[in-house]
Amino acid sequence: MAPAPSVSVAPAPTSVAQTYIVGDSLGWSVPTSGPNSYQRWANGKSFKVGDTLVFNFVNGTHNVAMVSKASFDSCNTTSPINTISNGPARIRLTNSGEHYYMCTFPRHCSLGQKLVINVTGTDVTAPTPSTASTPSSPTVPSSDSPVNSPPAPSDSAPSLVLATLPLTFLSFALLRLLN
Ligand SMILES: [Cu+2]
Repeated sequence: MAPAPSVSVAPAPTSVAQTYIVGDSLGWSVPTSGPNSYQRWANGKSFKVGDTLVFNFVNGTHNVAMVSKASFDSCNTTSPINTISNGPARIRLTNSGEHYYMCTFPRHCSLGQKLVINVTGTDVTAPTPSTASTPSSPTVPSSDSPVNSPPAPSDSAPSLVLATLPLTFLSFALLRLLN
């Protein structure tokens, strides 16, 4: 039998989009471990276009403002480029270069709630389909303590329990009746 012709497989895209939980278990807050906490967190990470930053915070306690370098350096909260008030804030990186983020709540920036990252890669020009629910996306490395954002409520489990409970009781009662 002739050997099967070798199929040339097109190489998969090398860049797999990553999701980064900013500050990991610290979340996005006023760091208690010094004003450089978020810079330490960013150290050694290589952010690429297509990656997503997740800022975990409780609404009304913090926000995420994208700012210019000048505003970042001086913690000037007056003219952010964009502000996200609803947490957790998911920010997909679409452009390369320096990205500056801070919280505009009073004194939070000067206490260290600020993050600058350098993003590499090719800028996204056309909108790409959302990868929010892609099952193949790598699981975010979770540290030992859970992130303060509550997990999404399980869609079916509690209702299933509720539905099964009366049935179990019924069969138990039936069993008692037969004995
Ligand atoms: Cu804040």
